[in-house]
Amino acid sequence: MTKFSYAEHLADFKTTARWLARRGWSEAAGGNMSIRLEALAKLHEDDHIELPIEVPYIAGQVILLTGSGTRAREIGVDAEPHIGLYKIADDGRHYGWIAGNQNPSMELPAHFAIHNALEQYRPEDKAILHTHPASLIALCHIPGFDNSKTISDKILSLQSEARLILPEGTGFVEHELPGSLELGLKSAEAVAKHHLVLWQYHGLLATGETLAGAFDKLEVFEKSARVYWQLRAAGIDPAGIDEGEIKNTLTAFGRLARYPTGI
Ligand code: 2HA
Ligand code: ZN
Repeated sequence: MTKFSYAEHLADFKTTARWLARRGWSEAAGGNMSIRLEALAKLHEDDHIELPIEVPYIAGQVILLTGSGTRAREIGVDAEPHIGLYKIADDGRHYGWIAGNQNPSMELPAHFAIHNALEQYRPEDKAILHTHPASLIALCHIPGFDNSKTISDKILSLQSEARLILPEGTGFVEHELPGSLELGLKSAEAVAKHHLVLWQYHGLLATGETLAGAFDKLEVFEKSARVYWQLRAAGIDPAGIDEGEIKNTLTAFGRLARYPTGI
C-alpha cells in the first residue's frame, strides 16, 4: 500500500472518530468522513474512474475519505489504514485513487457532491462528517418533523446557545437510498444554506472547517435533541424559548442575518 502522510488531517480523523465511537453515534461501520485539500502538483495520472455527476468546483483537488466498512472505534485507534486519498480529475468528471485505503465509503457520491457545493458556497468548510445519532434519528419519526423549519424551530429553541451556534438551523433531506446519488445531490443543495443536514430516518451530515468543527455542530444539535426527548419522556411537549428572545440573542451576537425568515 502506498503510504501518505497528512499528520494533521489524520489526527482530525482519529480524534473525531474516537469521540463518535465514545458517544455511540457511529455504531458498527456506520458513518463516514472526508476532508478536501487544495490541489497538489501532479500527484497521479490515473484519475479515470467515471463520476455519476460533474464536480467542476473541486476539479484537480484531493480528498481524504474513510473506507467502506471502516469502524469509528478502529479509526479512533489508528486512522491511516482506514482512510483513502483520492484525486478529482481536471475535467471534474472522473477521479482516481492515490493512496491509503482503496475501497471508499458508499457515500462517496454524497461527499464529492457536497465538497463541490462547499467549494462554491462556503470554501472554508473543508470537512464533512456523517453519523447516526439516535436522538436525531428518532426526531424523524415524529409526525410533522419532516422539514427544516419545524425541526430547527422545535429543537434549537430549547437551549439558549443552540440557535446562536446554528443560526441557519438544520437542513433536511427526505429518505433516500443510502449511498445514492439522489441523497448526494439533495444534500449538496442543502449545504448551500446549512452546516447540518438531517437525513430522514438515517442520520446527520455536518460540515466544518475541520472534522472537529463539524463535530461541534453535531454535538450542539444532538444535545438539544436530547433535551427534547427528556422533556417528552416527562410528559412535556416544550414550546421552547420565545422567538423574540431568540432573535434578541442573535442580534446581541451579530448573527440575526443568518436566521431564516418565512418558511
Ligand atoms: O454505513 O453510514 O450512510 C455507512 C453509512 C452510509
Ligand atoms: Zn449512514
